[in-house]
Amino acid sequence: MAFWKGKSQAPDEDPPPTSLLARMRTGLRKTRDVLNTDIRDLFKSEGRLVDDPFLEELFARLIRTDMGVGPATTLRDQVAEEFRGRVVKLEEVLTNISRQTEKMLSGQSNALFEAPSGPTVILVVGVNGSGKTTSIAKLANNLHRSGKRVLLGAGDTFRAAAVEQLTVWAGRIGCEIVTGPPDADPASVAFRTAQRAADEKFDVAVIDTAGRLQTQTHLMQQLDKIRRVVGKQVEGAPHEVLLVLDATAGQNAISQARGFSEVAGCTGIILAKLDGSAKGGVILPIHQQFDLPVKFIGLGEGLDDLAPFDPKSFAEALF
Ligand SMILES: Nc1nc2c(ncn2[C@@H]2O[C@H](COP(=O)(O)OP(=O)(O)OP(=O)(O)O)[C@@H](O)[C@H]2O)c(=O)[nH]1
Ligand SMILES: [Mg+2]
Repeated sequence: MAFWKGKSQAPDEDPPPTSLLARMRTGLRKTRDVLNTDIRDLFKSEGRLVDDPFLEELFARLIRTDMGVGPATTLRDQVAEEFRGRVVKLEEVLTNISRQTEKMLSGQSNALFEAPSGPTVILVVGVNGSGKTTSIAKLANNLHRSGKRVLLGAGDTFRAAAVEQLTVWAGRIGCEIVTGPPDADPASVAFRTAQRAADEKFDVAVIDTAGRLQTQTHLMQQLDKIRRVVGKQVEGAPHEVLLVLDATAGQNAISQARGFSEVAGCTGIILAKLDGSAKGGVILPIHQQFDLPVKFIGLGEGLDDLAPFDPKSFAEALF
């Protein structure tokens, strides 16, 4: 599925290809296993009476996916409202929870902002090792394949191997990249990336940044500087500041989201490594607590392992 409408792309109303749903199911297997195995344990083949002890157990099991108290309470209350006092089958409860999850995750647009004229500049930020560089490669690959001219900016000049890592990805994707010498000012690399994207009429520039903690004031100021310099080159840039969160961090991802979204002016979230996490439920509090749409989810280490976030397929893949 292309993330932007390209000339070659199928219309929006086309259902996502089954391969994407299949990949999502595979990617969410760990979380689904915890949820389903746990909830399945509550049932016998003839069904189970929905009473207070059942609802309490259900709540405890939902919490284990790191969805947090709020969403688990909503899901439990919904099950209580529909089934209390009845003997029900596992499938009925799972369907109810899945629908409710979809509802809770709806209401935000996952569309990538596209600059009306000139290149769209996307800045990618997050803590160390959250999956920034890999997510950039996946995003660039998708945009490139949908016919966009993509320029990468190796703005992580802090770690020697980082430039090389992104250069290798650029080679595999077949897109261009702007790099700087080791220890160069990341803002100068970002500046040159935006400049070249504008001069050479690229459709999109995606700029990598070094991992940082939201508490490292000087590094957060450096992000500010990057934002300012690209804004001077391209009107309205950066058009997207995507925060990459590591889904295996569970509830910790929430505090990262809080810190970054306040300081870095984030416009959306990429939730990476969902495939390696049994804590995929964390997407619920992330969705509810921040005014930041989850735009993409990472489902593996390969170039095809990034999916636009879609509440319906996500909820379906989860149960
Ligand atoms: N399973 C899985 N692994 C991922 C995913 N995204 C990234 N990774 C892996 O996570 C590790 C870190 O990814 P990077 O993309 O280098 O993370 P980063 O945020 O750029 O790291 P720094 O630049 O060091 O801050 C790598 O081994 C990636 O292959 C994902 O969606 N699923
Ligand atoms: Mg990196």
